[in-house]
Amino acid sequence: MFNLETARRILIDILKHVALPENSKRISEAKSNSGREMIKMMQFVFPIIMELQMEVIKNYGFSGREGLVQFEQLIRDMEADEEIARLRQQIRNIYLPPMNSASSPDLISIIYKIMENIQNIKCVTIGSKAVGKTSLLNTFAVGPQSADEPFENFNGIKIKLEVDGEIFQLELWDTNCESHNKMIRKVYYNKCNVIILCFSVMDHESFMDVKKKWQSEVEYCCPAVPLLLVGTKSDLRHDRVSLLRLDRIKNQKPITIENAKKMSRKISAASYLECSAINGNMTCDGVDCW
Ligand SMILES: Nc1nc2c(ncn2[C@@H]2O[C@H](COP(=O)(O)OP(=O)(O)OP(=O)(O)O)[C@@H](O)[C@H]2O)c(=O)[nH]1
Ligand SMILES: [Mg+2]
Repeated sequence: MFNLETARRILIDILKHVALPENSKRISEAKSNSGREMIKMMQFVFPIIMELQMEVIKNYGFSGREGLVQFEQLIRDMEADEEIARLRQQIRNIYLPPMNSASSPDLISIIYKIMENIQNIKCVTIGSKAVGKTSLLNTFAVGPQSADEPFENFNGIKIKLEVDGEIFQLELWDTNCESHNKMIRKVYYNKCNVIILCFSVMDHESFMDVKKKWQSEVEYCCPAVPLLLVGTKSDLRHDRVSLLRLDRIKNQKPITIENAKKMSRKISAASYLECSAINGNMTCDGVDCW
């Protein structure tokens, strides 16, 4: 019977098969022939991955191309399962490495800089509800929010990025305030290399939570891990409707960059940045990064 457990096992088998020395050598050669250009990757690398997948799934009763199509369909329907989504993404990453350096150079460069020589950087996002954590990670993985297929879950999704010609891997872990209690977040913090602590520049409560809630948790769970403070939704600083609403309903103005930087120092963050998942802008608009 084809159930979740079987599906996970098959995907793991595929990853193991792909990682066999002879297969990974074939893939590396194909990648280097493609010069890492997307179209050539699809032309040279994708057929090898398909072939290797077929070799594995035939052991589970899916034969030939038809079997592959059927298998893909079944897996797609199971993607609500976080583990399936993660494994599937790992397979996709082999032939579709998201090289997203253009849309988010600054935050990425800073992560890369503070990580020095770590090639596989585990990055966890935290912050209060609806501040834009998932949207931010989507900006890394698939580009600004206009992307057709945003990820809903980031549990160990690996993306490849490039800074100054150096390629490195960012492993993205997202938390969700409602379903992720402290215990689950503790698991996510395990072995993480960098934490992105988000608040919305339009939401004072989320800003207060930085100190009140998140700093103490991070200090307790992973005191030695570098922290980046990120003000999200920076596009709304210039959005008249949002500014009016904030003023009329709460009698507030957006969090100033000055106050955000002060907070950043208070919590000993490595840097303060602002970003927008709407326009993909990760530059530190008026913000000095340190
Ligand atoms: N204008 C604007 N809206 C944003 C931005 N980022 C996120 N949003 C919106 O804010 C809402 C919440 O975004 P999410 O990315 O789901 O926030 P989250 O922090 O992951 O939320 P939880 O997982 O529920 O804690 C959505 O409606 C997004 O479209 C941004 O940069 N600019
Ligand atoms: Mg989320």
